[in-house]
Amino acid sequence: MVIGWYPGHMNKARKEIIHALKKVHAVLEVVDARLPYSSENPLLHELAGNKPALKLLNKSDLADPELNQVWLKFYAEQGIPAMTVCGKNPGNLRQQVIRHFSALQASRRPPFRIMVVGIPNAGKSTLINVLAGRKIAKTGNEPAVTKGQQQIMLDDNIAILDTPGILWPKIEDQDSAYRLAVTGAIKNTAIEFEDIALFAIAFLKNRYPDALLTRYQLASVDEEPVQLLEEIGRRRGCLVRGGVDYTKTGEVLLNDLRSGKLGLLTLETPEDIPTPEPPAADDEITG
Ligand SMILES: Nc1nc2c(ncn2[C@@H]2O[C@H](COP(=O)(O)OP(=O)(O)O)[C@@H](O)[C@H]2O)c(=O)[nH]1
Ligand SMILES: [Mg+2]
Repeated sequence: MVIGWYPGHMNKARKEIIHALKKVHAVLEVVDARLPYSSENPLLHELAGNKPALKLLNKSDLADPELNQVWLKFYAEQGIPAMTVCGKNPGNLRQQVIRHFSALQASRRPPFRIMVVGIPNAGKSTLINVLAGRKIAKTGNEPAVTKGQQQIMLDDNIAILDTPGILWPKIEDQDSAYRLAVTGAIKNTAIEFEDIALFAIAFLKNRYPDALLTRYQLASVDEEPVQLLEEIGRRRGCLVRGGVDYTKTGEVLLNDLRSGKLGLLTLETPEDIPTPEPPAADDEITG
């Protein structure tokens, strides 16, 4: 799979974020509620040090409502402030954010500056616009470098920066990379549709079989993912001379999934978080 993030990009992003973080008092971390673990940046906590952070599980309108609660409970148990939000239908998000940070900023000289951070496509620009109450950040594609950053006052004391901090996605873990690709957070080429769709089918077959059965009117999900993909292609009329067009079928399935046509789904639960490997014996030898 082509990931689109190389060490050079990550280094640049890391330098920019370290620089930007110096100017703020707190971070608003945007992750995707459908994959809160895989859409968080592996190094944010290290980079942000002990600055207060609030985690926003965005796109909760596309996520499994039961698993939204599971994730919130998981973060609460760890003492990580988090809430589920929807950039498209934000309700009183602005007030909630003000209330959260008001409690923290009381002893400081205002303004208390917050920066929105997260991986591409998490919804950073959308949420900045919601918080600012007007369209100041371009959504859909990423702005280039952080230039001439402005701050917008949310109330008398609290400000957000108009430009988000862009973090690189968690791609060193294959499962995370695939889940990110399923949601479209990692850009993929047409060639990869089949590969990513097969991953998605294997997942759906296991966790949301009814979504597949209903949407594509399959008789069962007992077959292997590749056979299910073929069946979906046939049902959807994604054909080429000689059989099913797997690339096209994969694209159809991924578009259905990304736009919510397969229902509300979450791609991972806290139980999917890999346990850190114990350090290898070699690592302990120094000098
Ligand atoms: N369904 C849904 N889509 C959202 C939500 N927030 C953002 N989006 C969409 O996700 C895409 C990426 O949003 P954007 O704000 O540009 O993400 P950024 O790359 O993090 O700045 C856009 O197409 C948004 O319309 C949300 O809460 N729900
Ligand atoms: Mg953006």
